[in-house]
Amino acid sequence: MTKRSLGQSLSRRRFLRAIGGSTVAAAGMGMLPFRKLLGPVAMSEANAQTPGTAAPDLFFAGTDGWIFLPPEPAIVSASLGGVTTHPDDLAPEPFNTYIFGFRNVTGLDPTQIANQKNKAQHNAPLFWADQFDPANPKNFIVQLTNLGLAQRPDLFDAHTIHWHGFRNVITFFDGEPTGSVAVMTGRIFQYVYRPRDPGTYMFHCHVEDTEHVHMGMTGLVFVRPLQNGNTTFYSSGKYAYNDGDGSTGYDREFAVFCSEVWGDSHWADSHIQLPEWSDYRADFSLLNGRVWPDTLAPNAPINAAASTHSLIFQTDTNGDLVPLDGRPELQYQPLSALVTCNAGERVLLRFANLGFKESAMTLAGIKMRVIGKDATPMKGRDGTNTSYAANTLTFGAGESFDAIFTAPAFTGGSGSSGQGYDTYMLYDRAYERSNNRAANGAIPYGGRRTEVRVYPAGTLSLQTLPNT
Ligand SMILES: [Cu+2]
Repeated sequence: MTKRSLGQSLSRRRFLRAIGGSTVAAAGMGMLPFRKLLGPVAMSEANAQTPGTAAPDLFFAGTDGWIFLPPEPAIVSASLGGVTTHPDDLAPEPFNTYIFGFRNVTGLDPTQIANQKNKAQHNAPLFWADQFDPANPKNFIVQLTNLGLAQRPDLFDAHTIHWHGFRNVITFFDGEPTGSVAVMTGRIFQYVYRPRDPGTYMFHCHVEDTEHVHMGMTGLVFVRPLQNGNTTFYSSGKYAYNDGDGSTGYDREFAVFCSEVWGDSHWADSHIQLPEWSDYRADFSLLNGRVWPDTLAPNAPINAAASTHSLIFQTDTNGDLVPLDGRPELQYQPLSALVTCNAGERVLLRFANLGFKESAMTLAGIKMRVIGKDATPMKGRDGTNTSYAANTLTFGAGESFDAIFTAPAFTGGSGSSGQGYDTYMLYDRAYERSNNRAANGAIPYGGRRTEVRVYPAGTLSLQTLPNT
């Protein structure tokens, strides 16, 4: 069919209908099995807000940067001719791994924002939105700019935000660059969302996505249900879904985000080389951007007052992240993976995976109840409760799980050593992803592993922000 006859045979409406379904499917293909159907929007909502006229709820910047992963044992690449790819010899102290990533620059002035070039963090900043309320219609707007890549001035890669699994009415804000727009260096774009389906999602840059996803432009995002604030069903008034019965109510919530680092590809990007992607390995398997035992280290200092839609970390006068006390090498990995709770509390774990390998997250000694999968409550068409209990959740790239556990009674027993809390391991039981592929006993570091610490009832104060 010629271009001319295509244009003649497809009206705009028919064209949108024709591409609508296939574009969503394409965005879900490759590594991403998570998709939602497009649906109609009530016309009364159409003028809720004119895109581009409102202040953004969040302002993110895409750029490159450096993080820290265990330097030993060094990674020597056979396919790159025996070169040592980790630690990276071009890394500025105290870092050793090159990344692409995002930073939250909400509230920073233009000079401070420009200063964040080459200061990306991993994971990308965690953010959340309230479910769209037709009675109080308000769009959720995330603004994106692109600061360029300091280590690779030869590249002019664009960046996007692809909210994975999100039901966009049209593809314009999807972030898949051949079906929507991408943000070139120095440009600004506003993504306009109406989140209609509560649950746990992830987001990533979709430009050259095998590379940009793997280099670190990935993070977790969730949508809070309209039912929140209603204390009839559960006393905290916090829910994962509009359950109508409190079955998804919780006291504390924690993001548990899985990503990976393959040393060769990160070294290749900093050294203007090309990795052989068919040699892919997960040299490091991360939780919230860190590996064991750094997963247990606290969060970097948080600006709680500013954290209305995202966990916003404190910045200095230059706009740079304030490092965690005593751990300057974790400056760009600010998010802790430690889970803390009081005995008897209900804890929501929001699992998501944007590595390329399957993960098998196990909570040893406590049953979890799976109450959501891919931002969909575990409820059948006729209302049947399809939630189930599990110790291990197995999920691949682009998948998410919502699981709630009730913290067992505090015992102070074996293993607690009078430290004031009981410890339960939360780890990836795919062994090579819990030890960073090291030989048995050869490494002081593990990989994808953290702890759940259960304190006596009433010890910890109410949680106000996720992962705190
Ligand atoms: Cu990108």
